[in-house]
Amino acid sequence: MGKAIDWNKIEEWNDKYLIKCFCTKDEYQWTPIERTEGDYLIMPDGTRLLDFFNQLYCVNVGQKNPKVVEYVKEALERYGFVWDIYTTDYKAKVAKIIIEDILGEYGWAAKIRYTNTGGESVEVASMIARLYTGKPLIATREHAYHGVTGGAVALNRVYAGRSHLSGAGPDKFVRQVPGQNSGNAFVCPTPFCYRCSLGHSYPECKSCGSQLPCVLATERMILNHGLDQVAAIITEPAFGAGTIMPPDEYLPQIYEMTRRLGILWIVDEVLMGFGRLGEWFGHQKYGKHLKPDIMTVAKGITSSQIPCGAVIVNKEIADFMDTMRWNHVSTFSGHPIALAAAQGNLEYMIENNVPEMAKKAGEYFGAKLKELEAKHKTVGLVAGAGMFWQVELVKNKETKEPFVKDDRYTGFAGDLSANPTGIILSKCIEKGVLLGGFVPNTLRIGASLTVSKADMDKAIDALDYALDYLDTLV
Ligand code: 6DF
Repeated sequence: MGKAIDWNKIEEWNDKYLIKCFCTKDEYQWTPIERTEGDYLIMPDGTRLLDFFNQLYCVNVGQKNPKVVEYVKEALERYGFVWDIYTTDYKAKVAKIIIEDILGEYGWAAKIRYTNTGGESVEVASMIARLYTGKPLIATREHAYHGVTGGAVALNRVYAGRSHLSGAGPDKFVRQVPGQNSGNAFVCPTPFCYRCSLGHSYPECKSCGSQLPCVLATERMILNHGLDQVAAIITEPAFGAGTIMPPDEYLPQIYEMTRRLGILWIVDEVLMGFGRLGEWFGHQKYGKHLKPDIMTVAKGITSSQIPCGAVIVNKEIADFMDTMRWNHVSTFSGHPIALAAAQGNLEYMIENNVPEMAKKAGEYFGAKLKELEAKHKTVGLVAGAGMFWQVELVKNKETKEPFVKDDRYTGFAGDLSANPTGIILSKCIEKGVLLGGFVPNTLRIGASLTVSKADMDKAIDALDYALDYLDTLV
């Protein structure tokens, strides 16, 4: 064990010097983590918390994966730092692994550009789409999450992620960042069938025509903005922070629309990429014929051991970029230690077929969640795949009445004690399990893609215990 840490001093400095996220100074709950292991966070007093958030759905092969640690240690023997103008073996090998070894059979990926975060990947993808098409607008969807930096936040429609600032207690006033960049983006309907924003119900809505109504409305909005203005539509394969599994028909219909209208399809795989839904990339779950023009990744590329992101583009865009002086630099992009972590992570994922592990774990875990849905009156919906699960919590299954009326149209504002996800989290922690939500009425559940059956059973037991309590409140 390393040198002794004075956690009392750490708590004092943490309180005095750090701006907190998603809570006020007074709401902040001191949660020191002394080390991590597999799917566990370990506190200074030895308390082991089983992490069924998987942090921000981003520790794909588990904490401190030995292969990732080995590659990082080796790289630290060789490098401090060189910037993107220089070539390292790690950068070239990771590019070859992603484009040839993982995506080769799908035949669309041609070149990659490294970034440092998912939001930066979305920024770069948006720039490339606008430069390549010469058009300014990018379509996004209600409840989509794409990051909190300038251009990315314009595409972001998860309330809590649009840089909103909200007061504590009954102060529901939500403040946007003055001058926040909302330009060059427009919002299309979301495929959230459980609470359809167009007033339809699935699957009955499929009889409305050849397209789902949300896809038809999206197409009409794109046409109304003008095909001479719209560069692309950006979609997550499933909504990560917004916690929504779309119907199977949705993404293929969006893809068909982009091919027919001649706009680019940016698929944001920052969260769903690298096995989360039981496929290498989330969009592949909806059809192996779906070929993105641009794909963004981060999180799972290194399983978050070291920050790293990337943008992968198709042949046409790669050829275009090859003719351009790409005057875009980001100091740490292609960082040798980060790319070493990525190489170790991806080699481990390939050697162990981690997406298949996620698929199998999801089949087991999803069946257990369905049992809880049948047992508990406050579980309105279970949807998901791999190690990404959405559980809608309701006061009434028949009416789908939510606990928090505004549902996804509010973000960490007002009296949070009424949020059922917060209630579930506090009860699960009694069982040593971290499990909760990012939007008020919906649990976002997932672990590492390598999670053990025993840990899945432990999480299900804790959730069952927490739902028993929630059931008593309605
Ligand atoms: N694109 C997608 N997810 C993302 C994210 C980004 C881009 C956030 C942090 C999240 C995830 C789960 C619950 C709550 O943070 P970043 O700049 O590395 O990536 C932005 C599809 O999910 C980040 C929030």
